[in-house]
Amino acid sequence: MKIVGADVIVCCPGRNFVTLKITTDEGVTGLGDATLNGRELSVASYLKDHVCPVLIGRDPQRIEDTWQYLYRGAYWRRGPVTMSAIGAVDMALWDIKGKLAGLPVYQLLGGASREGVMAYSHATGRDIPETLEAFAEHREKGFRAIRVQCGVPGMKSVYGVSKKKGAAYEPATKGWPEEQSWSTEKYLDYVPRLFEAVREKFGFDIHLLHDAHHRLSPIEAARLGKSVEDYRLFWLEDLTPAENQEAFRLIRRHTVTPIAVGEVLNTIWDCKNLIEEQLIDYIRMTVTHAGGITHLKRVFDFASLYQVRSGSHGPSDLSPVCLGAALHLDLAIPNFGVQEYMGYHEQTMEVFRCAWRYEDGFMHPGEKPGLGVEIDEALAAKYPYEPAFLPVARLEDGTMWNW
Ligand code: EZ4
Ligand code: CO
Repeated sequence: MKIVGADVIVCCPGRNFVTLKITTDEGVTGLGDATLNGRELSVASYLKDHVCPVLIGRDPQRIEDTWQYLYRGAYWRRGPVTMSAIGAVDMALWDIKGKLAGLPVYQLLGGASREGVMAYSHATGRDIPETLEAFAEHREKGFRAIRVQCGVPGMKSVYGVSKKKGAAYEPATKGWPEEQSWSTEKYLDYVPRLFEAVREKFGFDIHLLHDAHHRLSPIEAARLGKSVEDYRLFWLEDLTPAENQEAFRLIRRHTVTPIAVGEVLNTIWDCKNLIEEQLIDYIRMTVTHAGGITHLKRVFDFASLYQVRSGSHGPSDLSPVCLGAALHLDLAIPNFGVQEYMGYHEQTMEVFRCAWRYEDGFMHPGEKPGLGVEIDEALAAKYPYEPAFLPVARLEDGTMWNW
């Protein structure tokens, strides 16, 4: 069997997505997600110009060999662009293998280790009362785990808070990158009150999560973790930028609040120390940005040796193909923790037809052979690419900061 086609589909049904479609000489096709939010066309080019041509003629069944061919063969290793491109190819090949076998991919990964996959959603509000309202709505929908983010008095914009009441949170803006401002002092003084209010109103019978989005220094992160221990969070996410893996030693020394990291990491080398030294509790890498099912499974298996569990990133900027792939892994691996599920625009769900489902707090990849996600290419063509950027953040004195 041979690969006879590798096509890149860029579309914007509500937001931009890059999808790779691989076609075999027997007519079987596979899909992979290659979306890198705010930098979409770089991966589209990497695929179109440098990967698709060398896929033609290869045996689609040789997934590991193709992974190694693209990783070692590029000479230039790692990085979000390379790993997203490899991730898309890998996903598409697993999709094809599943279709050839007549089995959903989770069966090829060893079968189900659980009945369903616990998902967490996002409750956001401009202030605490609005966030509590949103929290109640998400609980109504059955979520057993909910992330809370809310506006901070005196700050114009805060990460994770949607612009209008009840609207889904979408960080990317069309046109020029949005400039946001940040004050760690204001945030650190305020955010424990949000957790206190949630626990007071809803009790402890639901998992509570929060994302600091890379804004804190290690000692500030340690202070936050320590000061909210009584609210028993499921996790604090991305407290400090994880390029410096050793920084987490300091945080760990001061708090028992569980820590999640990894949505911007791409390979095992980005999190090897974090896992080996047990500096984190959840690893949040995704199928797309971490080199596909093949590499992410390797990371999760390594993490399982150290009691680190999965908590895959699942924002609306990774396509429904990536979420489908994540759910197959989530269902199969022994050390699953939780799966993020932000939901999608209506137009996105019309373009991508998904076998995966959400029901009463849990998700399932479905029983369709392969990944179980198809794309309506004619409809996708009606939503052409629209340039969009992620925001940037500055401190109140104008210093560039981490968004
Ligand atoms: O800001 O995916 O936990 N989720 C997140 C996301 C990220 C976006 C960036 O593209 O941090 O909302
Ligand atoms: Co995050």
